[in-house]
Amino acid sequence: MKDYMFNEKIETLDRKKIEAIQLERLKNTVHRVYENVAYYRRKMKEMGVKPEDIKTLQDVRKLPFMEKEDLRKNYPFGLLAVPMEELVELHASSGTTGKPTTVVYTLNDIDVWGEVMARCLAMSGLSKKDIFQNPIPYGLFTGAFGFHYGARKIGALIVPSSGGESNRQITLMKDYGTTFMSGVISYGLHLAKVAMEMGIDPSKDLEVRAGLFGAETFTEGLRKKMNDLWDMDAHNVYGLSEMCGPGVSTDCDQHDGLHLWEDHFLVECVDPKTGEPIELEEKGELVISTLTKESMPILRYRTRDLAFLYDTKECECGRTHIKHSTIIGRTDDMIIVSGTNIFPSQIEEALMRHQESGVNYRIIVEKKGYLDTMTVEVESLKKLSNKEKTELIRHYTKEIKAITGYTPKVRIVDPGTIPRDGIKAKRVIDLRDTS
Ligand code: DLL
Repeated sequence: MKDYMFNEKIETLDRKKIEAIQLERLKNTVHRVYENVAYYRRKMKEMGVKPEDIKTLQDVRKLPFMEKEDLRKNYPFGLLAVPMEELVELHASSGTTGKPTTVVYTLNDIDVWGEVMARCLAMSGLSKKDIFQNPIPYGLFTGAFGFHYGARKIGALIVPSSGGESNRQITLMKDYGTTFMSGVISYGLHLAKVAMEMGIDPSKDLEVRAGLFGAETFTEGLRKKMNDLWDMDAHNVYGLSEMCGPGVSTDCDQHDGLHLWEDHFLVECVDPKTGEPIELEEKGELVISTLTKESMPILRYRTRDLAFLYDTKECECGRTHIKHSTIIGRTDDMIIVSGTNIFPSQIEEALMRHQESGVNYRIIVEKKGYLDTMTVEVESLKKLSNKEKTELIRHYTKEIKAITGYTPKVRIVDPGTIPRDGIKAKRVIDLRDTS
C-alpha cells in the first residue's frame, strides 16, 4: 500500500513557515501555562524566566525541563490549563511508582490527536477503502484510541477487535477481509504464528498488506520478519502519553527515519547527562514540547528515549517535517514488555508491601515465541514450604498486576540464591533478541 499524504499542505510546508508556526504556538503555550498552571509559574519564576523572554525557537532552552516525576507529583489533575468541565477523555500509562501517568484531553485535543494519527496512518498506506483491524486493548492505554481516531478521520472501516484472543483476531481478519492492522510489532508476529497454527498462511490466505506498529522496540530485523510473514509493508509509529499517545512520528515509504509533526510538537535532542543540546545526527535524549495541547500542555518533556535527529529536512517523499531515528534505547531503567511500560521500582514497591519477601529480587524478560514474558524471581526471607510459596506467588502476582497492569510469572526462591553482581544487584535480565 502506498504512502500518501493526509494533509499535503501542512506535511510539505516550507521550513520557514513551519518554524514561524512553531514559534507562535510556543509563545502562546508558554503564556497560557504561566497564567493557568501553578507548577509552570513556580518553575519559571525559580529560573527567572518570563513568557516575554521567549522570542525565538532557541529560547525554548530557557524553560525548565519536565520529568515523569513532575506528572506524578501533580497527579492526577494538577497540571490543567483549562477548567475540568472542558475535559472529555482521560488516559493513563505506567508511572515510576504506583501512580499511573495520567493525561487528559479536550475535544480539540482529541481532534489534533486524530489529525496526527491520520497523517501517520496515511503515510503507512491506510485509505478509506481499507478494512482496518485494531488489535490493541481499548482502555486506559492510549494505543487503541489513537489509532481509532486517526482511522476514523481517514474513513477506513474500523474493526475495534481490541487486545488478546488471538485465534479470534485471525478469524475476524479472514471473515472481514482485513487489509491493514495495527498494534505492537511483537503481537503482530505472534498473530502470524497463531494463524499458521490454524492452518492459515497470513501471506497468502489473509489480505493484510500493511500495518503500523509502535509502543516498543522496533528494529529493522523485526520489520523484515513482519514483512516476510505477512507479505506486508510494516511502518513504525512513535508516541507517548504525555504528548497525546501514538501519533508523534512515523516513517514514510523510504523507511529511513520517522517524520515528527512539527506543527504540533517541538523536538530537541539533548545530552542525557548534562541536558545540553547536541548536534544533529548525534545520539541523545529526545525532549519534546506540545505546541497545541489545550488541556495539559507539556513543555520540554524528558522522554528518556534515545535517538538522533536527521540533518536533512527534505525527504524523497516530499515531507518537510524533521526526521528522527528509531528509538535506540532508554536512559532510565524502564522496560517495555509487550507494549506495557514497567519500572523495576514498581515491582519493588509491590514486593515490599509484603513482609515475607527478602530484599533480593530480579526481573527476567524473555521471548516465548514472539511474545514477551516477564518473570519476577524473589528471595523469601526464610525457607518456605510449597504451600507458603504458592500463597505468596498468588499475592505478588496480584500486587504486581495492580501496580503495572501486567500479569507476571512469579517465582519464589530460597534466601541467598539470586546471584549478586558486585555491590549493585542486577535487577533486570533482558534475554530478548530484537535484532
Ligand atoms: O506507548 C503510545 C503508543 C501506543 C505509541 C501505540 C505507539 C503505538 P506510553 O505508554 O506513554 O505511550 O509509552 C511511551 O513507549 O517513551 C517509548 O519508550 C516507547 N515507545 C513508544 N513508541 C515506540 C516506538 C505509548 N515506535 C514510551 N519505538 C516511549 C520504540 C516506543 N519505543
